[in-house]
Amino acid sequence: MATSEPRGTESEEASNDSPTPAVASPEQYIKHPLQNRWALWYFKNDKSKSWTENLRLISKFDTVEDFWALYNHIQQPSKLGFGCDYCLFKDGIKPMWEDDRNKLGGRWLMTLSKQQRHNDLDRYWMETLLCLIGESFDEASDDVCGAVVNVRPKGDKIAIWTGNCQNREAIMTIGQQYKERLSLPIKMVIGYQSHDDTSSKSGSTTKNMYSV
Ligand code: MGP
Repeated sequence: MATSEPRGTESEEASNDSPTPAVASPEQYIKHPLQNRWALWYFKNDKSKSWTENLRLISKFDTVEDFWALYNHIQQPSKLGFGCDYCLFKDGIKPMWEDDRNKLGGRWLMTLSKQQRHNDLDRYWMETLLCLIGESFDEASDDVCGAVVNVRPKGDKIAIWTGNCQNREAIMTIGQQYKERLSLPIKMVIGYQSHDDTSSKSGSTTKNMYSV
């Protein structure tokens, strides 16, 4: 009968000690894809070489797991020597002003005090990386090209590079949300400068096109 208790053999099968077939759920083996593939670059200041020669690609990744594997494998910015940089850029964009996708762009620049190397540099950089790979700026994330951290004796710098310095709306969205993500005090102002102005500057400061 259809409603009868399971037959003895079936219940014996159910309580059988033989191991459950090893069928893993996709969550256990499929890595979590990122919206973009990213490339991490390292710059080491060797005075005998040109700026471009000092720039080296470390690795590319396009999953959350591969990002953390790389992040956990490399030195934090605060442990790098003076003159070194890390750059994280979307695959296909070189971390230089000359790249077609950077040349009309600019950067939100955060200049840190010497004390902040100890207190803030590494966590600001990690948060910057997470903003990028997590596409945290809504539609404005499409304007993001990458981010750079410069370790310098005079004070470290972290910047988010975007592709077109005329895209005011996207740039302002990125600047405001970035400031919030880093929990920067309202009174701390960060500026956006075009690469054109930065690369042709004569003095030590570049004028801000935007600020938040
Ligand atoms: P930097 O490393 O961005 O800043 O630029 P740093 O060392 O703090 O120097 P400062 O001038 O901002 O005080 C240092 C130098 O590296 C620049 O003056 C350029 O000569 C060279 N450089 C930096 N970038 C980002 C580029 C680039 O994209 N392309 C080329 N060709 N040179 C660059």
